[in-house]
Amino acid sequence: MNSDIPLQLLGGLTAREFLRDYWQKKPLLIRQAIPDFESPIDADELAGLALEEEVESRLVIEHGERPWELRRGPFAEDEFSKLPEREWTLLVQAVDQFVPEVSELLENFRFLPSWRVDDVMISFAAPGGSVGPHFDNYDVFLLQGHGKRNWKIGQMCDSESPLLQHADLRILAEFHETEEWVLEPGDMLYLPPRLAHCGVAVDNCMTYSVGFRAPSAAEVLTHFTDFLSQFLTDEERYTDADAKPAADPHQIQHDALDRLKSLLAEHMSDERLLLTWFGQYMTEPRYPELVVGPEDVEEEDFLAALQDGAVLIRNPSARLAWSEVDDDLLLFASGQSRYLPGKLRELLKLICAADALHTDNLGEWLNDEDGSGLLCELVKQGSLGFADE
Ligand SMILES: [Mn+2]
Repeated sequence: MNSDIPLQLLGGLTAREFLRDYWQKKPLLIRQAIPDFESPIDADELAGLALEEEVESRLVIEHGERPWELRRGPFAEDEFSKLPEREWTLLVQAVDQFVPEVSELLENFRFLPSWRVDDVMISFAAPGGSVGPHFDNYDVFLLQGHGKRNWKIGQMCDSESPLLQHADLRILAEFHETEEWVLEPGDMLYLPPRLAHCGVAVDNCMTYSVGFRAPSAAEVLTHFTDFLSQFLTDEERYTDADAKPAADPHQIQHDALDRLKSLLAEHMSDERLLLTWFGQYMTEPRYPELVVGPEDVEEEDFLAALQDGAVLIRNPSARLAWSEVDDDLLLFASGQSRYLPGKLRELLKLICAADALHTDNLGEWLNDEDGSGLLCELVKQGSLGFADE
């Protein structure tokens, strides 16, 4: 996409300008980011999702059994009828995986890598409802879907910032307000990581949070080294051939550190493995149990179905990305990776981007053994599946 076209979604900024001046740096309020936005789901439908076993949901009740009572879903229907008139919030995670129209909203954010997107969380709040002043370690776009919400932003925080005593919620003990706005449907607020914020419902309101994922340094190091260690043999060890006689046998000399550093550097600089791990990690599904393919698909039957007009769609819980290294391509699909020949580049791009795959857009790829084999593998793995109709 062209990064130099002013975008309504970014209040007339181009993607390049937004990334340069705001992304990960400072907040941005965008009035009518999506003009006349109408929420594709209403409060009852959102509550309906919160009844489902596979949906992750929470209720925050400001004056419940204790201050800021947190309840976790799935909920029973009568729980909603017993809620107070005011000051509670229902939060439903990853609605994009369950409601296609919500997933379509993400198309607006294609100026950012799709593998950085985590999910679209939707919250419904009764008047006065809020989850308290807090900060997140992730970037977020807060799109007002229905009703009005008052947003205040405050200081930059970190893990030292004082919190209220609470078993489950991270509510800031101090909030130093810097700005305040009332958002109406279609308005959007971008917040960089660690900026204190507090949103309070003015009336019954619904807010969409487009959240992003970024591994912590600790996660990168633990998970990458775990991944790496599968490829290392027990024989490969710290070695000290040609060591000098020890002046004091109890002292760890710095030449030992140098040997360790070169052992680490040799493995840490393996770009193929680093890329493979990263692609797998960033495409890990939020709910892996929802990415399950059919046990057996015969490639012949699979191709016949497509020729017969069947349509392949991405599993809404699957995550796809691709990359290249030397002359090879890498496809990452829901936490797995595979090396593929360079000739499949356009097919990989199509698989990652297209809403649906069928004979019209697949064309000659169905006559390519590697291409059709790949599609069939993705069906077996559960990242792609046949549409119902
Ligand atoms: Mn937040």
